[in-house]
Amino acid sequence: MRIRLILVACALCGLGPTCASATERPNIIVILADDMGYSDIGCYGSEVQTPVLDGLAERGLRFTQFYNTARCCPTRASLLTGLYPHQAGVGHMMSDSGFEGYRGELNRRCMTMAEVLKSAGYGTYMAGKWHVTSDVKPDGMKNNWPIQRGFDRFYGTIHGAGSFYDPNSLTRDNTQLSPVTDAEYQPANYYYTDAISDHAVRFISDHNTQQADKPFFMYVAYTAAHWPMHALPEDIAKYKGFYDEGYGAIRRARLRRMKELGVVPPDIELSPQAEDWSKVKHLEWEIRCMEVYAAMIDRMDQGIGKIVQSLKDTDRLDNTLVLFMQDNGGCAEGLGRGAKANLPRRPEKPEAAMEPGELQFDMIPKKTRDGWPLVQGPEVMPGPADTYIAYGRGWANASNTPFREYKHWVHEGGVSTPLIAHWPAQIKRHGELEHQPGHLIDIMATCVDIAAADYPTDYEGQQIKPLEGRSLTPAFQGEEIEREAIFWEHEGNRAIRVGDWKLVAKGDTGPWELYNIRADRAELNNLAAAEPTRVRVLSAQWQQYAQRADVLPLTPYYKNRKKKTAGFSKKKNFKLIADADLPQNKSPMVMDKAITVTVKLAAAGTQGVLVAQGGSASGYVVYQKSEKIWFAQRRQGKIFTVSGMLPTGAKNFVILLTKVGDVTITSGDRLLARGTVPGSLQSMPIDGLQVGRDAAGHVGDYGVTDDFAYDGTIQQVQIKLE
Ligand SMILES: [Ca+2]
Repeated sequence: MRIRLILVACALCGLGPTCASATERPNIIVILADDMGYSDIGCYGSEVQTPVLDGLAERGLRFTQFYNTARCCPTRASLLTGLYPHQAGVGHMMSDSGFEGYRGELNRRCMTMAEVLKSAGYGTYMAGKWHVTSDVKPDGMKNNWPIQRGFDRFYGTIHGAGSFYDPNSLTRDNTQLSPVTDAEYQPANYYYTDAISDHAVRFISDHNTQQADKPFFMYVAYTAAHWPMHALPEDIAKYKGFYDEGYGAIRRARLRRMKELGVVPPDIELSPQAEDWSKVKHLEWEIRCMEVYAAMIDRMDQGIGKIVQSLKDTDRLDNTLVLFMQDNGGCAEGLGRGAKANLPRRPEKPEAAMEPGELQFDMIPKKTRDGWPLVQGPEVMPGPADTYIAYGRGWANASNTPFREYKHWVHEGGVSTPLIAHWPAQIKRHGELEHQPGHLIDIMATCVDIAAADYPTDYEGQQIKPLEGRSLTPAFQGEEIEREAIFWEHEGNRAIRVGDWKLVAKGDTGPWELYNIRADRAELNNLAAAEPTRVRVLSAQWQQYAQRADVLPLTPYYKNRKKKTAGFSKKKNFKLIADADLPQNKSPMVMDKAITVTVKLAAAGTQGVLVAQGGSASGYVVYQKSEKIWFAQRRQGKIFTVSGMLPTGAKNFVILLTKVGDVTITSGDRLLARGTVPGSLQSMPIDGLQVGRDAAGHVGDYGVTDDFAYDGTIQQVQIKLE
């Protein structure tokens, strides 16, 4: 390890004999902002005041063509794993469509940066938004929570969006909490952006007192400036008057600054304006939306300032790689903006306050902690805790100056992000711009490189997919990164970039558009008709990628929607007696669900079915045979099993199946078996459920033709769905 470490470090500083920090691996801080456009921070052309980020840029390197995936969940999956999002299981959001690329959960065929760096001896910390699991409940499955995916400590939200004053699924390590009764963090006024910054600072300071000899990796995932427009009055006040002239004035001013800074080519054109300022109906409200948006970014920058200060205080700033980027472009979603507000007008008096220790489960809270119902719509000035409003398409268009499209789309407005890389010990290109394209997949590769970590081929018995990204370290030194292509897919929106050329399409049936990005990064001059051969070659290359990287079938989550609305039982918890026999519509709706089966025996037998749901096409069964306990799952006729030896006389078993197919069988404290099946069931079994036998078509292969009735006495079978 040490030899490789020195080689890596020396490669960074040009193999010179005076390589000073060859033996000291850097700390790494990855800062991710949420739903912000390419031109939203000062050093990329914004009027929003971000002196801290601008300072990092001045003493570091800015990438002008860095890319994300166009959406929250896939970006986080890709950033965390160094793979394209579908390969990590998160091609869309947090719903499970049954296909490898669309499970809505990080799978176990990828590693997170925290898992990799922890095994290389790093302390690993995270503050902020997780959003790569659908398991957000306080007492549910946690196998894909930060602590279970390699982080030593975590403070933040498991879910994606929420109130900044009362975030839902707020969690420290593995415990969800109320900001009101959280004994470890009691600021004068709770505001999530500050809470993230304060915990990041706390992690640095604790690391420094507890294990100063180790390097650390920290992932700081802010939710600024994602909707709702929530910001503190003193920050909003700073932007009074900034936005009174409207979208066009801001877009033109930004483009002028961007050209001066060099973050876009001097001859780039401005994409068409999305909304007409002269037609805005609620002018003050529209102005206020952008003032709040700016204030949210401002507050995040102040927080990053606290993190930088704590690096200075612990004498770590020089040898820490700080990376700043954004998860997708400005967001045109119209949440809470309708003239007919979804929520009622502000009442005269509040309702009953929430209980202090009450957990917040709602992305849009029903009321504030002190009892004010939430209000939306153009009558309501955004900012305070009882509002929930997005800043809208006109401003998103300004955020993405000068590019086309928004979050969700893979045109430049959806996928372009700043990347600031600050590392005084190794990056000497202070204030310079790097124009080579890069993508989130490169961050893991960079971390593995500079931490001299091993990225394994297999881990805990699972094969791990090889990294897709390239280390950015050559670019840190002004050298070339070798790369063939960068690919995108989100909601059927597709793109590939090879060199200066980008082929891009909207939706799963939209025609390919071809652009020369060097000449036309605003994607205004479609060359597809003029260059059919290039279109053919690039689209074939994209198709090949889609095939190998779990992108296909395209948009399975749309096609599954109908299937999921069928009228099955909505019960989540079934307590069943020995001879229970349920028809399909009364049986547990196990499709796309994690299940926990708890069996209690009155008298232990030797063989037979404990509980079976389904038949010879689809279903699952728990049974005893040959001194073993078995879990079997049937999928399109194929059987998958996990089994373990049964302790004599055992009367209690718990069988757990996660959505991604991890199975454990325990009896009391004893682990009897662990294994995997492909995942949760993809269809609701047609046959019903029986306790103590498997009627009609068999789920498992028991070697008998009858119902394989259990020869002991069952007291109860409980089935819980998540
Ligand atoms: Ca986002």
